[in-house]
This record gives sequence, C-alpha cells and structure tokens, in this order.
Amino acid sequence: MPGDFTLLLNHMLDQYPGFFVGTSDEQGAGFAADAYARLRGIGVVLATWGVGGLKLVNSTAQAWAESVPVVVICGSPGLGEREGDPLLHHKVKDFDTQMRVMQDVTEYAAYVHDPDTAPRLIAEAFATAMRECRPVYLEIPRDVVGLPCGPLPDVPPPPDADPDPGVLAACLDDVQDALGAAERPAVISGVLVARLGLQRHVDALACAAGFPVAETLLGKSSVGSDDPWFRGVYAGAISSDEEVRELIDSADRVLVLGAYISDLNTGLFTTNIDRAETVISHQKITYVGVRGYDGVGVRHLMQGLVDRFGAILSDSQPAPRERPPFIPQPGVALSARALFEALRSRLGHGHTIIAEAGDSLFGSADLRPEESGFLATAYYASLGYAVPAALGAGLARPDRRPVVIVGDGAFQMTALELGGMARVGVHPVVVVINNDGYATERPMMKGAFNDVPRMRYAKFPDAVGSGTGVKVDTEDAFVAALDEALDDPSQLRLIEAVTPPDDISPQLRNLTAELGKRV
Ligand SMILES: Cc1ncc(C[n+]2csc(CCOP(=O)(O)OP(=O)(O)O)c2C)c(N)n1
Ligand SMILES: [Mg+2]
Repeated sequence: MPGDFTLLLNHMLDQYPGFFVGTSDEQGAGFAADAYARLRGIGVVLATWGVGGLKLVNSTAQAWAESVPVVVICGSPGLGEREGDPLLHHKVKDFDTQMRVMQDVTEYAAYVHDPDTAPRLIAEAFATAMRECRPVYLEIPRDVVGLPCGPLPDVPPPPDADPDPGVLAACLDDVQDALGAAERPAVISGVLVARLGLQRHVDALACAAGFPVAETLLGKSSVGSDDPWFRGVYAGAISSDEEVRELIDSADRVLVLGAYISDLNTGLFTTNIDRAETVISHQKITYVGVRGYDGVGVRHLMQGLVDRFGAILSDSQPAPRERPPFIPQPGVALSARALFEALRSRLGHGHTIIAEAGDSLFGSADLRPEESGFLATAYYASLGYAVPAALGAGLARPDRRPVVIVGDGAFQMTALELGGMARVGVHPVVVVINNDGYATERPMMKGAFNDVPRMRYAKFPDAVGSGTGVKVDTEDAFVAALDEALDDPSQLRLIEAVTPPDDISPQLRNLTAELGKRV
C-alpha cells in the first residue's frame, strides 16, 4: 500500500514485475504477507508511515505471537524534512512513535538511515526473521532511497546457533531412554514443525519407530492427513475426535514437538498429559520430564533422533486417503455440523484451507488437509485474517486453491480484499457462515452486542467486480454449491451458508461451556 513516503520505493520495486501486489488496506497486506510466509518461509509487507504502519501493528503482533517470519518495511519522512521538528502529516508524538510501537511486536527493528550500514541492517533483519521465525521491522526515510550502498555482507551465524555437543548428546540419550522404555509412546506435532521445515523428520521418525502422530490446532497440517501415522488434532475438549483424545490421554510417553501449550491448543487446559512423562521440545530448549536441556531446540532434537533411529528422510508423498463421505438430506436446514461434515468430505487435495478464528476454526479441527494445507490463527486468534490470507496463500502456492471458511462477523472486517485477487490470478472459494452474528460469544454472554448488521454476502462478488456468489440454507443446496465452486477454478466463488444463530459446532459447544464459567 503506497503513500507519499514510500512512492520512490514502490517505483524502484516496479523493476521486478510481480514482486509488488497491492491490497485495499494495510492490515490485509500484513495478513497476506503472513500467509505467504507460513507457506514459503518469508513474506514482506510495505506500507507508509503512521497511517499505514500503525495499521500493521495487529498483523505484526500476530506474526510474533504465532512465529511467522514477516519483514515489515515502512517508508518514512526524509531526514532532511525532519529538521526543526515540523508537524508533518501522519506524525503522532514524534518521529520515533512508530519505531517504539514496532519494537514491541518484532524481534528486530532498525532505521535504515545510512547507505554504509544499510546492507548490514537489511541482511540482519532478514536473517533474524528466518532464524527466529518472527517478524522484523525496517524503517526507511524517503531521502535515502536510491542512494548507492556497499555490497551485501555475510551475516555471521549467531553464536548460540548450535547447542553444546555434550548437552545435545546427553539430551538425546535421555530422550532415547524415555522413548525406549515406553509401551504406548505418541507424538504431538506443533506449529514449529511446519515453520522450521521439520515435517520430513517427523514422518521419518514416525515411520522408523512406529509412533502415532497427533497435532495441535495451531500446528494443524504440520503432518499431512494422508500419512498412515496421522491420528488427528489433540486439544483436550476440542480434539478432532474421541479416538485421538483417548490415544494421547492413555499414552505413557508423549513427545511434544514445537507446540504452544496455549489455552486454545489445549482446549482450555483440558488436556491430560503428565509433565513428568513428557518430552517437550521448544525452539531453544528441550525438557525430558523436569530436566531441561538448554540450547537443544526442536530442530537439533529431531535431526539427532532421525540419526539415532536410522530414519530415512524422504520427499515421497503418501497416496490420498478417502475422505469420510457426506450424504446431504434434501431440504433439511443446514446446521454447523452438516456444513463441516460436507467440507471434510470434499476438501484436502489441491487446497489450502484457511479457517478464520471463531466457529470456522473449531469446526475445522476435523478437516483433512494436505501437509501444510491448513492455515489459521489458532493462538492469537485475530478475526479478519482468513480473507486476505487467501491472497498470500494463492500467490505462495499457485498449485493449490485457497478455500476460506469465515464467519459473517469476521468477513465484514476485511472482505474487500476479495476485490484485488482476480487481477493476480488468485480465485478462492469463500464459505461465509451466516449465523447472524458472533455465535462464538453468544454461549458465553447473551446480548445485542453479538448481533452484526445484516449484509447480502452473496452479492459481494458483484460489488467487488469479480466472481460469483450464491446463498444457501439447506444441506443439499450447500453441497451442490460447494461442488460447483470447487469445479470452477476460473473465478472467485462465494457461498453464503445460512445456519441458525444458536447453532455451533460440537467442539465449540464444549469450549464455550468452559469459557462461560470464566467470564
Ligand atoms: C479482531 C478481533 N476482534 C474481536 C475478537 C473477539 N471475537 C472472537 S470470536 C468473535 C465472533 C466472531 O463472529 P463470526 O466471525 O461471525 O464467527 P462465529 O463466531 O459466528 O463463528 C469475536 C468478536 C477477535 N477474536 N478478533
Ligand atoms: Mg457469525
């Protein structure tokens, strides 16, 4: 999203066709870059100072909270314009306001003021984003853009990149003993498995050692649903099914890989895992029971285990498993349960499923995506993500169609981003669940604050000038609309699916009963 402080940057980026993709709003750009980064390892968002950059605070905070390497670049007033501290448009308290805000939600933040230090700062920013899996921030005054600078330096690896070999060996011994003594071991795969590219390692270990694998909600699709060892999402009361819950609850040793132990990931801490019987590996430390091995991150642990188990890393993809069928009842009013069962029967291969926070996320726990085929903000839980994320996902993986599942309330926040997708060849399927408001919150607290203005969602494609919309309220009409949409990759297909206001998924029913007690 350009502004006068970025126009020269925009102009220079024009030399790289396709590199710059515009959005209707900065937050949409931030979310699109986040989705791109989740699928391709890094994403970049460019906006102007103040009015633009401060709108990126939420998307950047989400990227920090959910370990996503996004590089945020803002063009700001030129150094020469700042003399005498003038009141320039977009300024808040002073010229450093935005930097202070961004420092708090990024891993690295720098002013790129000086051509001599610019290459090092830019290289450090990108290296930090990729190494730490966190967002970084660069602010570039407009009067330094285009100045010649020196060559890009080699950024030395950080001194703490590798653990002490003795600590690593002791940790691996401890983990191997723990797993070897277990009768019913199991693995929980978390979001860092996807972020750090460790899917092959989990597959190899599961295959070599015969471990069943569950995943967290935030880590959903860190393991492909078609893998023979895949069992589903384990999240206590909001697990995808009772079998996976039983499997993990009854395991005598659980290996938890790169997972957040957050409220949503644990179904509000209704998981039943004995810490003393758990190996839990984070980005920079691994615990075997209560013993911590500092510096042994999940990446080191997995490489070490693969070596010890003689597991073979392979890129071969498993054959697609059949999705459970769904037979619609003609004329029967659409329920949340039927809607998700229909989606489960049809989604997976060739799709990037993006589930918005709200019932769209909880109901999606049991969908069967391909590996890395599911995106959701299942920790930070910002509404407004899913629609713009489809843009980033479509660009990152043009071989897979983005399929968005979004509530009516959330859709109203960022729906206009649909308008720009066709011009860059992204044609998502968007299922808007119209349950007349904030259904997730109704069971916690009744009130008119949960009602949203009624809109004609099926007409949005007309308003944004691209695609086709349809409104349905029965099981058979929904399935017919879904099949038609999936069969037509040439344009945006929007399905407004009407469900009763008080009807929520079984997973959400369990969760809100717990939450209601706390509010
Ligand atoms: C940006 C943002 N604002 C507010 C919330 C709080 N919130 C969580 S769920 C929810 C309701 C969402 O309604 P809708 O998108 O219609 O989905 P539904 O709950 O009906 O499935 C709200 C307001 C949030 N998570 N994110
Ligand atoms: Mg709703």
